[in-house]
This record gives sequence, C-alpha cells and structure tokens, in this order.
Amino acid sequence: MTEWFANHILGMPELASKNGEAVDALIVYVHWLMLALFIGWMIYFGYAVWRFRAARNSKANYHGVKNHTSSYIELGVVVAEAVLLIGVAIPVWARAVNQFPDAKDSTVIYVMGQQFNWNIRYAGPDGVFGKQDMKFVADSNVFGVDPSDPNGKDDIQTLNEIHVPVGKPVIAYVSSKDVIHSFKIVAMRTCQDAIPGLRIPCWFTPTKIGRYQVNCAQLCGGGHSAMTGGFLTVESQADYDKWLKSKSGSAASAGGFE
Ligand SMILES: [Cu+2]
Repeated sequence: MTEWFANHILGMPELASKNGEAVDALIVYVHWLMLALFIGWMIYFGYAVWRFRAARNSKANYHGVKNHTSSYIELGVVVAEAVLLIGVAIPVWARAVNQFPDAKDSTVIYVMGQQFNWNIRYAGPDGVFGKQDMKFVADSNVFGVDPSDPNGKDDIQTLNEIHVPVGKPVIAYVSSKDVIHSFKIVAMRTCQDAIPGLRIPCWFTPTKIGRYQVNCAQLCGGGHSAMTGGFLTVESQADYDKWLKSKSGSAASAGGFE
C-alpha cells in the first residue's frame, strides 16, 4: 500500500536502496496525514457553509460552539504528528547518522566535491587510504594525499564515476575542495553536504543494478548544474571487481605522484 501510494499517487523517483525504504515510508505517512487533514477540513468547510447559511442564521450567535469536539480532533492531530516525528522520523534520522554499517563489510569511498565535479577515491588493493593533509592539496592532488605515504600508491581515483557492488553497504566520506557542495543521489535517498575542511560520512545500501545520477544539492556556482555529470554505477560483485582492476594505478596519475 505504501509503495503503491509512493509510486502512483506521489510519483516518487525510483528507489534503489535499502535505507531509502524507511525514507519513502515516512514521506508517504506524512502525505496520508495531510490527505486526512485535507478531507477533514473540506468536510468541515462544506458543513459550515450549509449550517451557518444566512437563511437559517439571520441573527448572530454570540456564544458560539459549546462542546469540545474540535479540541479533541485537534488533540488527535497533535498525537498523530508526535507519533510521526518521534516514532518514525527521528529513528530514521538516527539510523542514517548513528548506525553505520561495519566498514569491513562495506564499500568505502572518499568523495571530494569541487567546482564542478565529483572526485572519488578508493583505497585500492591494500584497503588503506593514503594519508591526507590540507597542505598537499593542489589541482593535481584534490584529496591532499601525502605523496610519501606508500598506502596511497595503490589508491584508485576517478572523476564523476562511482562504481559499487550491489547489495553491499557503501560508506562515503564527503568533503569539498572549494565551496559547499552537497552529495546527493536521489535513487539512494542519500544527501550529505560537502564542506571544505570537514570529512563527513554518509551511507546507503544499493539494492538494484543500474546507473544513477549524482546531484549537487547546494547551489555552488555558475557550473552547479554540471555536477549532475556524476554517476553511480551499481553492478554485480564480479563486474565491480573487473572495473576496480581496470582502474588500478589511476590515483598515481590523478594524484600527481609520478
Ligand atoms: Cu556543487
């Protein structure tokens, strides 16, 4: 029912992540409440127009309504809203920001926004990212990876291209090289501001093989819309492994180590 409502009534964009199910459910519940309020208000409006018509009420009533029906209805709305907020919205948020999947069982990537591209970095075969420091940041080294750190040598770096295996959680550490961007993948129901000097993690679990657009959700300059050029490719583990292999050593050239 929730899914049908989301797809056919609200026209929600394609959902391709596990964590997004709770997000969509929350959006649907909020709309159900709004629908109930809309119908309720319309019925009351019709009733008031009929009940208080001039022909029947030639003289004003100075006492008004005596019973408490409206207070009880109001209380009911408050309770419904409290349940949505405390019972649904806050737990969804808590899961998004507090309950991260284990990094061991996840695809871990670094994301660096810049005007107007997404730089993506993988740890490479050793599973360890090269050390980063602000002082190493340059056009040829957007992540500021320490060129002397051997762990960074096998890192993989791409531009606007994220590949992840299906069914495995993805942890993305989001940052920015210049201004505030926002790393948003609608199909994953994930969105995280990219802020210079901060590295903020976010996570999602892709469930459907496909190619999904990455958006920048903060107006970040003249080429802001070009940041839709980023794509997330969700593929089978075998295809992912093949892709990773084809990219090995890419950080060395992208990072300006040679
Ligand atoms: Cu941007």
